[in-house]
Amino acid sequence: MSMQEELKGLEQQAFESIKNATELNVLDAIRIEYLGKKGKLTQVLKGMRNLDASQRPIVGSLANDVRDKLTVQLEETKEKLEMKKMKEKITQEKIDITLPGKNIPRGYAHVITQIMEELEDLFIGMGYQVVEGPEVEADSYNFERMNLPKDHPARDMQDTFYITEETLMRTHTSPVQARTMDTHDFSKGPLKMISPGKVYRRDNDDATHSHQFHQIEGLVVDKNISMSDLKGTLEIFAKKMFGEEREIRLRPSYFPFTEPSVEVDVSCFRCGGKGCSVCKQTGWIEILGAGIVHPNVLEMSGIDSTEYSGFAFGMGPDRIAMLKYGIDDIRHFYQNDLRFLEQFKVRR
Ligand code: 2U9
Repeated sequence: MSMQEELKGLEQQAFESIKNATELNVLDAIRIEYLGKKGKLTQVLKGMRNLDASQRPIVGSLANDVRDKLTVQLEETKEKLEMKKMKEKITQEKIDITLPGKNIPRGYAHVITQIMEELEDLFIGMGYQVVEGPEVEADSYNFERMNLPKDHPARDMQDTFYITEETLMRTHTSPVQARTMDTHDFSKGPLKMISPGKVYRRDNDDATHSHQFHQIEGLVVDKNISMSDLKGTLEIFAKKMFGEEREIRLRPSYFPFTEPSVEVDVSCFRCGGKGCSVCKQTGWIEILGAGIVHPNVLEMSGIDSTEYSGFAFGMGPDRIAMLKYGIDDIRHFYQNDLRFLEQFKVRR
């Protein structure tokens, strides 16, 4: 039998098999049987080396022809079979679109995060920028720049987690404000900022102390900032946060970074000031510390304290959440007990 006849026979045979194939895997087996590396067509082509040189191009071109035709046939049949399979699948599958969907549980923000965001929104509404900064801080920014000299008791090893002599876990978010003051361009307007975040102290944890808690500090620096700006701002804050009927009261206090310094009470949101268990019968709840920024603190950021002044305040979102929800132990916030946390689940 000549090679041409052999090729024609092979083509005939392959066409027949392809026609009869009803499954995709059978079709693939046919492809390998004829066109694969060790397939029938390759075997026939190996015989070409015994042909006359004049015959080779003729047989070669015929072999290419057969391969092309088989390839086309295989492709078309494959598409047909795939389509058939898909149609079968579609007729078999019955989807009941009235069945209830799968319930994918959605996360929710931690109660402290919720309080922090509420406080942030409130100050953003008054034109403040929100600035975050590092929790691992330089000793100089955490203490020196806050007017806390080397021998100040707040720097005691008892109170601070030191990483090296010069590096520590920040004990307040004030260093973020110092960093922002360093670079603020006063020709573009006053500095109005809050810095929310985690802070760390070497405390023994109990119902009201945690070695890690939260702070939001605020800072305004401009020309002619006075105690009345501070009082007005914190009054608006207290009313927005705790109710329009709230009043505030300032009591003298001491912080190294402010002078004068005050403690700020809000009239009790539970009893309205008459006296109850929340305010310990005083009618007032201590919410914030605040004061006029110490001139040394401004000068250390290169701000002329004869021209500029500022006010600052600090509050603890943990304490605010405890007051708001009547939570009696700060440790609940940090134990990841869902029975506690799920009580503060809100859709966002
Ligand atoms: C700069 C200058 C001054 C921030 C202030 C307080 C008063 C304060 C406490 C409240 C409860 C900390 O979270 S708490 O434990 N904070 O009483 N913080 S004035 O004063 C600053 C901050 C930055 C540059």
